[in-house]
Amino acid sequence: MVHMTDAEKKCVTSVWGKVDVDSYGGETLGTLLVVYPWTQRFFTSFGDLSSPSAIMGNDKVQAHGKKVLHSLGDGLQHLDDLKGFYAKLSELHCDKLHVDPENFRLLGNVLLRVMARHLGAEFTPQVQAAYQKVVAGVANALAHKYH
Ligand code: HNI
Repeated sequence: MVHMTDAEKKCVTSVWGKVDVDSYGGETLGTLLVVYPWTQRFFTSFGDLSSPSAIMGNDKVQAHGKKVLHSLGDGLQHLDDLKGFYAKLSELHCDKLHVDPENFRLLGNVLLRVMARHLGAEFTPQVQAAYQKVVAGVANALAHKYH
């Protein structure tokens, strides 16, 4: 469980209203695949990942990034029970997909950089601190069912 004050939770919710989930999602997943190329091994069925521009322009990457970021957005409604909320997805990523949980942390940090790039001055250190807790909490929750 993440320990967040009511003020931090409010801050997270209000800033999320400024996030273009569909577009940041693709940008976040695409950036992950470019910056940490070993993460591409999970997405070999997605087609052309042969260059940064191929990755960023890949429709499947965009679509999957959207899906992931919508799921993270849904998690913001469950900050007091992220482990419960992500239990099924944790099992999926562990048992079926075999995604190393370290990658959840990398994705969270890429998301923070994408948010900083778009939100500029609005992404204050205070906002970043609150979101750092969120992405750490989501990564822990997704890693929870690993064995
Ligand atoms: Ni992830 C599928 C959510 C991080 C690799 N992932 C999903 C689905 C959701 C999801 C939702 C769709 C499930 C379904 O179809 O029932 N993934 C999340 C969230 C995070 C995350 C919330 C982190 C915040 N996933 C990652 C990371 C990787 C990853 C970091 C690999 C580097 N995920 C996958 C793969 C699939 C997947 C692979 C299956 C894709 C497909 O459709 O073939």
